Amino acid sequence: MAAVNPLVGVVMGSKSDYRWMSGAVRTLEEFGVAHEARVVSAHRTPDLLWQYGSEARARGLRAIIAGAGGAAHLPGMLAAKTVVPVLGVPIPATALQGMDALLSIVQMPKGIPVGTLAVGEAGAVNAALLAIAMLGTTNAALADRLEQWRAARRDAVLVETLEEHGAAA
Ligand code: RP5
Repeated sequence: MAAVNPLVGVVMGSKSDYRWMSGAVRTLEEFGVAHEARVVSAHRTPDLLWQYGSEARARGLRAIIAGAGGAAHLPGMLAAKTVVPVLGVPIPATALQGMDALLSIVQMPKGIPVGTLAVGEAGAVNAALLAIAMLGTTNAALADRLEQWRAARRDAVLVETLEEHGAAA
């Protein structure tokens, strides 16, 4: 459910992007970070994009995670309209499997940065983790939760044996 006062905005160019972007939403939910998830398209709803970017800071957003496929203008255009940090997630939506979106999002001209993450779900989850780390710089409880989350993953690797995966001892 969308938070009344979201700290992180998760936006995507199409409902079809949610297949990958849901990883960002799930991660923010896991950490209890107030967020919203919306479809904002650079080419189909340009006025909404403009409004979202214009109002982001005043609405209290501290980070925007923007996923888009193809020409993928959404993250860069949002970054052009707000100083709220924009984290871009290239979506593998076309025949080019996300290479198009990756190159488009990562190649922002000097002056208007977009923090570009990996293509697809890994990028969406990492964008959320990065937003959480950013919020954690002023929220010690959240930073603690992030450290615990990482420690749980470390411990899982340390107890895992290769035999469980069928490897010879
Ligand atoms: C982009 O076009 C969207 O971000 C999506 O990745 C892609 C395809 O959109 P749909 O045609 O599925 O709506 O704008």
